[in-house]
Parts: sequence; C-alpha cells; structure tokens
Amino acid sequence: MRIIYSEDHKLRDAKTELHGGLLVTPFEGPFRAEWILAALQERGFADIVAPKSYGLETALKVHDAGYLDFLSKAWRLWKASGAEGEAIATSLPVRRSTLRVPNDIDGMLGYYANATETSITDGTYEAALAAMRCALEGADWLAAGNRFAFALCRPPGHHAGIDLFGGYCFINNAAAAAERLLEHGAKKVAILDVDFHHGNGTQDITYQRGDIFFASLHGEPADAFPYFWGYADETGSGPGEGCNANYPLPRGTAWPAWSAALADALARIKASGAEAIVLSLGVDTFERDPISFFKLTSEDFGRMGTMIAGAGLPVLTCMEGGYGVPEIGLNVANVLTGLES
Ligand code: Q9C
Ligand code: ZN
Repeated sequence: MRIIYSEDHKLRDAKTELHGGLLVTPFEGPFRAEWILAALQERGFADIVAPKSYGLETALKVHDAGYLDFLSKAWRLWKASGAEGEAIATSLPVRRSTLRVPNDIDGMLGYYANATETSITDGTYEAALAAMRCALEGADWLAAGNRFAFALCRPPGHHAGIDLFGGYCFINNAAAAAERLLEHGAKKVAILDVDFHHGNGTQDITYQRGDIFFASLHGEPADAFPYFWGYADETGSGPGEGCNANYPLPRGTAWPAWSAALADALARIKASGAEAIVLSLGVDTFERDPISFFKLTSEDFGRMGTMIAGAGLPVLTCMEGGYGVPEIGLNVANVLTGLES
C-alpha cells in the first residue's frame, strides 16, 4: 500500500487547547504522525511518498471561499490585533443571533468555529494544506487503478465543515479526496468514518449531495463530542436524502456491537453504488484512548481492516483522530495490514 506523508504537518505545533477550563498541551500534536509513521515503517510499509503541491481547486468545491481565505490570514490578523496567546474563538453565533461575518478577527474566529478547544497558530493553515495534499495524492493513486492508499493526514479533517473549523480540524481531507475521485470520473463515492467522534464536518459538506454516501460510527451525541450532530435520524436532504447514515453507539461499545454497525454501514455503502471508499480512520475507538469511550482492542483494528476490504472496493484511508497512547501506531498498522490481507 502506498503511504502519503508530508513533513509539513510539523508546522502545526499548537501549545494550547482549552480543556477542563485550562489551556493544556493539545491532544492533537506532531508526535501522533511521527508515532504512526514509525509503526508503519516497522511493519514493513516502505512505499512512502510526499504529496504534490496541489492548489485550492478541489478544496473550493467542499469549502466556502471566504472560509479558506479566513484560515489563510487568521494568524496574521490575530497577531496584528495584539493578542498574546494562540487564536481561540470565544464568541460564537448561536440560537437567535445573526449570521454576518464580523470584520474583527475575534468575531471572525467565532463565526468560523464549531467548537472552541482548537487554537489557530502560526503554520496551522500550511499544515492543513499539507494534510489535504496527502489526501488528494491518495485519491490520484486510486484513480490510477490502485486498490489501496494511506494518507497520513495531520491535522485531521472530519470536523471541518463547509465554513467551520474545530475538533482539531481545519480542512476536510476526506471530503477533498472524495471530490477528487469524482473529478477523476467516479459517479458515486462513499466516505466511511470510523473515528470515535461523529464526522460532523464531513456530514455538513455531503448532506445535500447525492454523489457522496456518508456513513459514520461514533459515540452517541448526547454523551460525546460534537454533541449537536450524529443522530440516526440525520439521513440527508434534497438530492442527498438517504445518502447519510449515522450509527451512534453507547459508552463502552466493544467489537461485537461496533462490528455489527460496521457490517450494516458496509452493506449500505455497497447498495449505494459507491465505486470507492474514503475511510476516515480515527483510532480513538481504542480502549485506552484518553478522550473517548469505546473499547476496541489492537486486534480489533486488524479485523476492522479485513471487514472493510471485504466490501471489494478501492479504499483510500485518511488519518483522523487517535490520541495519547503509543498504540496509535500499532492500531493504524493493524488496520492497513487487515485491509491488504
Ligand atoms: N479536550 C478528532 O478526533 N473535544 N477530533 C476535546 C478534550 C474535541 C476530536 C475534548 C475532540 C475532537 C479528529
Ligand atoms: Zn475523533
């Protein structure tokens, strides 16, 4: 399997995340990609390439132009405003508020945020672009006739919506990859999101579209971030009606119930007529993940890969979440080995 990795992920090295009322070292840091890359090399994956310098053409089909412009200049405006720390949104539009884009950077941050734990820093936009490029390169690899690729995207992307950042995400790598597969001539593609958290950004982008089937397995929203998306009755709208499948699962969910939901999602994907799967892979479903509540074991990640490959479709895996414990590398390696088995 081809691995696509960019050193530029290191350009995002935030120092602060708003967590438990404190500004702590972020759960999502450069160590994650380094640990995962090391584990893949140890497993024998040797075809590791850097992505080409793709521009914004594909990103502009899944994100709002004003939003991408905001991401490109947010840090500069924040510094120019005299702020001392990292850029963190504090005032968000909510029920009964207006939805006009403020001129002031503090207001602009809130307008474009769907959560406030995630700071924007010097290099965040450049790292997010690099992650997107990994995903696009992976899509091109599949379009060239290959069955598997792994885009080691960092920062992750599935919480990034049309014009929203948050949940450690800025540009939606998986959605950009799906769009790229469509550009290459696919009529329908699926995004399968197995990260512990609901892929609310991906759902935002695909909800009204009939050409991307989206399925997500995640902690039930009443108990887990992102809280305001991910219920089973969110099924898509307009041309996308019936093209969105959410599988909210309770605290403590382990392989038997989790894999039953995966089997259903894969059957729905097959029935949708999708020609390829973009797999949003978070390994934060692991039993010792520090911020999640599922109970998958390292062996279960191998089973997961095997089951997904059983759908018989090409699979582009994009890295999403998975935190804190050294097993994140092992768990990703197990998924990729399972896919190829
Ligand atoms: N401070 C992904 O897995 N909530 N994002 C943080 C701990 C946000 C997770 C709770 C979690 C975002 C890609
Ligand atoms: Zn997650």
